[in-house]
Amino acid sequence: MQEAPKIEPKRFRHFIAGNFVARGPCFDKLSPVDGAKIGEIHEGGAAEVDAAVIAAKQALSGPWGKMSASERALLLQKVAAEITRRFEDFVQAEMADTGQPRSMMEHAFIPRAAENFSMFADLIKNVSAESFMTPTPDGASALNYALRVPKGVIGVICPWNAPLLLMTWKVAPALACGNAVIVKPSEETPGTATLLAEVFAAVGVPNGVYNVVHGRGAGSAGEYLTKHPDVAAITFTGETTTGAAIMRSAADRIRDVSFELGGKNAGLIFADCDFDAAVDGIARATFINCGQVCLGTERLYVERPIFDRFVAALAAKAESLAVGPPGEQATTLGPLISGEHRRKVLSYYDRAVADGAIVVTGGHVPHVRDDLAGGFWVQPTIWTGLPKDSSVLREEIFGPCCHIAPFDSEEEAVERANDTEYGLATTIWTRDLSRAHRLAAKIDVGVAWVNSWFLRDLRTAFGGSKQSGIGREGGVHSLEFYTELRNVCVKL
Ligand code: NAD
Ligand code: 6OD
Repeated sequence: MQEAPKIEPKRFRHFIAGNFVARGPCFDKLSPVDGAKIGEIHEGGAAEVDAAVIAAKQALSGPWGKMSASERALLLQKVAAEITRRFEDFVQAEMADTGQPRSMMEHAFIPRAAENFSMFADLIKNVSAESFMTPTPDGASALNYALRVPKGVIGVICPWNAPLLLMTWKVAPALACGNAVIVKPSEETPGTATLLAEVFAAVGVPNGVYNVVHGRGAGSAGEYLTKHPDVAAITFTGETTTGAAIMRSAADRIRDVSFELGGKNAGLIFADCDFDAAVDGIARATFINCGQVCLGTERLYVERPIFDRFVAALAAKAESLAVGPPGEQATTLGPLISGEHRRKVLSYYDRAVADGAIVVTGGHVPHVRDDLAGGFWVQPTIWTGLPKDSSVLREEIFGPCCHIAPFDSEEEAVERANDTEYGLATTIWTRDLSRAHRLAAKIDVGVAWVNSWFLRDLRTAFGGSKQSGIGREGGVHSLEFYTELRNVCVKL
């Protein structure tokens, strides 16, 4: 039997003003794969956030603040190239922190992170702003033109499920626009934010432009960042309840927030779909990253004539997934991120049974080989038969599981999809494109996929409606958040 390779414990330090700083007590980082300690993380507090804010302000009033957009773009292209050069280091760091299979890192999370820098570097060089010639009461005219100016110091608070991708998705546009950032990575995933600091230093981005303060949320680095008076705006990806707490903190000083929050996304499968493509697409949407994807599908509605066949086919997919360590080629399902998260997911597995679900497959902790026994594994799980008001159908679980219910009409499908407090994403499978367009317009979400899932051009708007977020980021939409538009009016 092959043993999961042991990882040398690392110590994760803050990165402030271009220096790695070992300050604050340490807490342990455990491997999701076997529960072993793989790192110690320095916990930042008010003092570390203060120091990072001072560094960021110095960068803004120093060389960084004086650079043109083209000069910043050149540096960001170098960041993209350096991430690509150190690709394997990033893959290893992300696999160690999350325990997820290598394929996801290799084909999506790491290349897309590099692409975030190159895309926003390209974009910022071509940004224009509005201008208007206005008649004045005395018969002359006035020229109005807009200037886009950076907001200043941006607080970036990140989750653990796709750490580098979701962080760079915010850091790249913030820096392209000329801001300086303080990143607070998730306490579960300190690795790639720390590696990125090495990249920034290596390519010569001025000190203080990119700072990292490690720690937790409430009463720790996260909360101090949201309360600091000199942080101009906060961009956050994470749970809806955390978003609400951050909004309360930000309210005191009327700070701008951009929120990408939770989801309880519905998939709609019509009888005329390409059946095999739909099963493959939904298997990815439900089980990839062990279900820890905000855009994932936890509620499925399948047109009645193909309901039984679809349930059986998805169950077969679930049962074919192979749990294992991220580096092994056979692995197709990783663990959950932590023991705490596993307790949460298993509590929904129990609740589903208590609420009368039929467990089609899964529902338990799987048997794993001895060297993985301390890891945070759960079985991929499918239910049918839950009542509409079950909390399993109402709350985000963030695990490899879904409930499948039949529907009989397009109207019913829309009603069921919209019957949620969340509004992040949907995935619709049908060969009738007129129907697909009709449904995409009626389902209250930020992202609607047709015959696809997780296919996203980085230039498109991304975000959620209802309790899934505030604002849109992506392409030019990010520029709206990371800059202030100042109108200049000149009497001619
Ligand atoms: P979380 O909300 O628990 O934590 C996210 C970050 O916020 C962490 O860095 C944490 O330390 C910090 N934090 C926690 N409390 C805080 C506080 N009071 N003040 C400041 N910071 C605080 O989320 P998570 O468990 O890390 O991530 C999973 C969640 O993220 C899921 O709900 C998922 O849907 C959501 N998510 C959303 C998107 C999206 O684009 N909409 C993308 C990925 C993940
Ligand atoms: O890659 C993206 O565009 C994106 N927004 C990914 C989100 C992943 C959430 O878990």
